[in-house]
Amino acid sequence: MKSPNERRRFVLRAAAGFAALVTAGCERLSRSEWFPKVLAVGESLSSGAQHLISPRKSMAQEFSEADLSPQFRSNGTSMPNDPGYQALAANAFAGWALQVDGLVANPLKLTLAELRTMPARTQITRHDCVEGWSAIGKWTGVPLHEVLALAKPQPNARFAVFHCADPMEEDGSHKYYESIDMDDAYHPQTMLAYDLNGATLPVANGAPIRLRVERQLGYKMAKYVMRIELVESFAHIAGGKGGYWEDEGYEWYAGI
Ligand SMILES: Nc1nc2c(c(=O)[nH]1)N[C@H]1C(S)=C(S)[C@@H](COP(=O)(O)O)O[C@H]1N2
Ligand SMILES: [Mo]
Repeated sequence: MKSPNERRRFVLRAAAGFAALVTAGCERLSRSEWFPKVLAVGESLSSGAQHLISPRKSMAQEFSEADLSPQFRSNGTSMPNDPGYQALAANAFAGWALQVDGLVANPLKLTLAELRTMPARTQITRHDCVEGWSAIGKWTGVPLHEVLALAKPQPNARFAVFHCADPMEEDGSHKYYESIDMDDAYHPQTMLAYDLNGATLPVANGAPIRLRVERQLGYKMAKYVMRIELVESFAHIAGGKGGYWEDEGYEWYAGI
């Protein structure tokens, strides 16, 4: 019998090619003659192709309150199957702290209260999941560049890795993780969100904080972030591909 995760993997793989066509294709098709050739491969944009089309500093589209989806659904994990996480959640994350380490001059531990006193940003954006749904939500959080300014990445830091609380296998192994490069890490819309639609981020959507990296697909938006590790390569982490789904064959750069 297939486990729920195996079934999800199958559905996700089947959906990925089509969703990449829809999400990447419709908006960009007219911009370049050669683009359909890229699409024909059935993959989302590689980071190189994305850079040719939209400059690295470009902003993802932002929307108005009137555009908000009636509700922002939960996908993937909705309650991490981890006793440590559940104990923190039961206490409104009072004992939680975000760890920032790896290739940084100044390793950090930031409580939720500390993150909430840092400069904040609010943005209304559209989330696109490869499983074939989208939702518009209002996110408030601390821009990741503010956290990096405190941690001071070393010159050889090339990626930020987000280690999550939720195990993806029933035996508690294979925790979800994701990664982005430093361009996306310093992008003005990249944030650690603690509020959704003006209220505390629900557990189902990644409490206490989840990543928003607005120019990429939903699976990049790590929920239940416990630790941010600055690295030069992914070789020492899990399957070495930079993310839980990437280790299963997904594109690392999921440009939309
Ligand atoms: N830790 C963690 N992050 C995750 C996931 C997950 O299962 N665990 N699912 C991903 C996927 S595929 C999507 S589409 C979004 C869903 O976010 P939502 O639950 O707020 O809708 O979170 C992403 N981040
Ligand atoms: Mo997704």
